[in-house]
Amino acid sequence: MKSLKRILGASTAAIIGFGAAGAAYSAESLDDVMKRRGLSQKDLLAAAKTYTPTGGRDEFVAFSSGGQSGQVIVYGIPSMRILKYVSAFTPEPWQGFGFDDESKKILEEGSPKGNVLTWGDTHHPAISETNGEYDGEWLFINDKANPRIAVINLHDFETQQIVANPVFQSEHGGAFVTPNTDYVLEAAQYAAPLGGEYAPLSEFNEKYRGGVTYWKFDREAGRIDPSKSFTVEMPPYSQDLSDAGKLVSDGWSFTNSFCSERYVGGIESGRPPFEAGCSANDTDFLHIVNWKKAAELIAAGKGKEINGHQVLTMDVAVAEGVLFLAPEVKSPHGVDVTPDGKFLIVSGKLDTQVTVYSFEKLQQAIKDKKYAGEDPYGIPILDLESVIHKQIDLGLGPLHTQFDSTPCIAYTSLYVDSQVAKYNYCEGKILDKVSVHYNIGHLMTMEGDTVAPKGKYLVALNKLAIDRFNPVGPLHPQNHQLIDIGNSKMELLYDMPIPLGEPHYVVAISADKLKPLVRYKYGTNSRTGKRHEAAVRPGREKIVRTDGRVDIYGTAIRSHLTPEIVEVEQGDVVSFHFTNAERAEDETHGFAVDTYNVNLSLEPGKTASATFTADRAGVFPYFCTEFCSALHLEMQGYLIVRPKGTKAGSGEVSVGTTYTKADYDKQYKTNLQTQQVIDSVVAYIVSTNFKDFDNVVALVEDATDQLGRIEEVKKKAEEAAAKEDWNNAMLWANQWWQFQVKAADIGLRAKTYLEEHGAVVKK
Ligand code: K7E
Ligand code: CUA
Repeated sequence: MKSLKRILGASTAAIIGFGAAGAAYSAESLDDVMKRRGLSQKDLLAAAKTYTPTGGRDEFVAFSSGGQSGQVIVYGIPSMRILKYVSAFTPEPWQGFGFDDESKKILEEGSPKGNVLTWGDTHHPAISETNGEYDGEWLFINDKANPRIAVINLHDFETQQIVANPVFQSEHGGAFVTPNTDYVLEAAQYAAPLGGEYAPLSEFNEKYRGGVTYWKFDREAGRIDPSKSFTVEMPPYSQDLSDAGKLVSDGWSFTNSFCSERYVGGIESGRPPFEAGCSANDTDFLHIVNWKKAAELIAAGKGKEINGHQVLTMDVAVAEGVLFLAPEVKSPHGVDVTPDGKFLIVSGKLDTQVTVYSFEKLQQAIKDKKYAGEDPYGIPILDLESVIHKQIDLGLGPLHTQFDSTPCIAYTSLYVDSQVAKYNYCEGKILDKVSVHYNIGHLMTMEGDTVAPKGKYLVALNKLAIDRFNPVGPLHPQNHQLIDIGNSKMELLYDMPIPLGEPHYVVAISADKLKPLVRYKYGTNSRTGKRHEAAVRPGREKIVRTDGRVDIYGTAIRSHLTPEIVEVEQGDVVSFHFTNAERAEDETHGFAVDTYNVNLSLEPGKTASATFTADRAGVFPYFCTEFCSALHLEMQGYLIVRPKGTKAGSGEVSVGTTYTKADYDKQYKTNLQTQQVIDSVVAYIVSTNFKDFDNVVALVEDATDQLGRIEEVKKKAEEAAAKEDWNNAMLWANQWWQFQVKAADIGLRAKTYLEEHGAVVKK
């Protein structure tokens, strides 16, 4: 009894009714704390707007690109607490991503042929939309470094697909979705021959090309369908950010470009550098694409196949009225369509102005063939004056724009000025500016790129942190600053260091739109969402040996891995397939094999595999890597790799401590007492409306499962005792107790949950 209390801690006492209510009294008043920490009233107000008490939830969930980490960073707003890193393009051992066979396959399939990439530079996340509003189902993110798009399932926050662009060598303008997520846009960046062929730079104008890929998303399958995707070929201007039209402009898309000078650099041969040649002209080009028509043309067989991918060439696109250009001010960056779809705002980073284009005027100019000329590839250039609504002088280095819940109100980041400008784009009036720290890139308002922005908060994604945080060496974190936009004046609330790559863009969704899973259906391959063919139930674990290959079908449940001893011959291909048989929320196990670079993450219900060649003979402990229970460290096993050509071992193991009848009797008595504690927990739980709480039902199932195993081991203990085999009698009695301890632990968690979630005791 005493030892059970030790293991379960004070809460056992609470269960059986001896709990003493503890209260902590703070000796300091609010004024004292303000004085001690040098806080102002304004600071307190900001704190009150962001502070989230223990157990509290955020109103919005943000998905930030993780830059060079190749990941996605998930955080809450307004608390700015980081909730998760989701691996997209980079192996990450905690999640087993890039370590289990299932995710290795995703990385392989999502790499260019013959070269498995293990990093990416994520820039622009995009949440799937229905009728132009976030629906919380899927997240897409691009890899700017190696032109790719990842598809993340927002039910479990796992990457389930990566597609490598079949024609580009570089990209930037992805991922942006069309209003019903029919397509995910990915625009090229640095021009190269489409399909990756060789061509010398002397043939740049003729052979190098840019473009925009329209990846077809099959919502039913939850996958991009490369066979139904296509690219619209574009001139070798460096295409940049893009956006899809919405409402009135649905069916069209817009893509900026820089270096329309088509300059190819050459410092080493005495030519001026890229930066000079790529910013020499006063204007670049906005690419305007009728993607709906382009899709029809592809369906009608008007495409050209490159690398097994359909490309709509510029000739066809121009002849069919699919592709147009409009001048834009020097070195533009962001292009953002307003929530009503009527305008698009383009910022020129080497300028002070944002240009507001009118979609209606663009359409009129196209209809009237009001062209200022055509570019060297025959693409009509619309007359700038006739397509703009307004140009607004905002400040230095405007980059990106987001929208407020109030119509006509926009926010644009000013990189050089390190400010956010709030203005009315309908009237061309600046309303407010706030300084940020420092050099802001993107900014983001809640659901601010949809047809229905939610206002309230804005996040400034600052490139430099400089002096804002405790110094951590020359490489600084980035600084995401939370700004209150709920009132007419913007108010800076909070600095959050981001210590994982350089995020570019972030999107935030109302938290109530997300419906993540608590556990997987038993035996799910999380990387496909389907049943795993190697899943087994407890009691059905097995080791299958076929020529040079050993497959282990195992389970993980508190606190043992089954099987525990696996012997193979050096050179065998070993494949561990583990299923986590838990149902309780957050009861994840890990599985690592020492020095074989193996780590799996096994969330409740998940099945994952690790395959490797046991090329080194020796003894390799394997074990659980998540502190899952009091006996987590005991969740262990041995992989024995015997030297090549040696005979299989006899299976005999040596005996450790030996036990007496007294040990057995003592354990037996403890078990009977422990059962009383369990009975009291069970009595409490069943006295409540616990069935109204899914999580408690799952906990009760797990506890029942643990208790259900007792009968068998109790019988074994008693049989051994009858034979006066005190060693086995004591060990089986102890296993019986282990099942009790786990059941009690789970039961206590259920009890706490019920108490904290307002369960009622039935009379
Ligand atoms: Cu401006 Cu890649 Cu959107 Cu960086 S991008 S900031
Ligand atoms: Cu399972 Cu630790």
